[in-house]
Amino acid sequence: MKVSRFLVIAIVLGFGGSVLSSDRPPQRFAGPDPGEMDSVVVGVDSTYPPHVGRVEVRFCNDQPLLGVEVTLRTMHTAVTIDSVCFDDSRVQGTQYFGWTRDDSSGAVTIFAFSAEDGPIPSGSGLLAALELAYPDSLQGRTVAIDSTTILIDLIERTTGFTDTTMNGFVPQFSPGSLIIEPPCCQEYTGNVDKSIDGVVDIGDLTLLITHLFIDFDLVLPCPEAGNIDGDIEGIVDIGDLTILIGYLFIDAETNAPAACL
Ligand SMILES: [Ca+2]
Ligand SMILES: [Ca+2]
Repeated sequence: MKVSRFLVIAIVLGFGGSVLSSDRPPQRFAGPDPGEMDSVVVGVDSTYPPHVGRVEVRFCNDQPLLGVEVTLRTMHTAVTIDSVCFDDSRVQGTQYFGWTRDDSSGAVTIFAFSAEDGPIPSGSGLLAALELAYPDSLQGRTVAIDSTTILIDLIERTTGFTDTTMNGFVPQFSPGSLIIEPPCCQEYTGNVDKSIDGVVDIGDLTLLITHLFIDFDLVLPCPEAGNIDGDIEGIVDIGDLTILIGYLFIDAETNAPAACL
């Protein structure tokens, strides 16, 4: 009984792999969106080398859902979705959730469906976070992340929701993007506050002291610039503060901030 129910749901949602085969893919998401309009929203986020890009995908549904399927691709071939993270996702408690990638197109399908544990309740929040890789040469570019539809073994992968009556429909979709910025540490460390003039002064010292001793939740605007002693692990700690104090007040030559890693 358990297996047969799973198969029915898998077939309807298109996760049956070779279970379905026909010349035309089934129109799984051709029904009406019940109640208020549901949505999938891809976020806009920025990153810089050497960090990976991270962009959240959120969804909103005003009625319980049996299944969610979101298929995404980046609009630049050199920017790839390397991984999908489900930490704090609304579908974490769902019986079946995960993601697959089509290596030929680079598209990623994020899916979740409930076979036995009840539907995904109405609400809004995180579906998953995309982790994106990019070459350093793309600094200064904004790369869009959009929905797409692909065919794998005659199974259509696209973006759609399925409610508890097996009605499949297309939610409103908002594309997102990854902004790739230049590295914040320019040549030498020490400009902890990321001031535009690049000067290392008492403002940087104040911020570093606050970060290390007063406000532990304070995230430095440029953590790489805080690694003033240039340790290879890039850690920002009292060793960096010691160098900065020496540079500003004792001997600038022997306490010169290290080069950016
Ligand atoms: Ca500064
Ligand atoms: Ca350090």
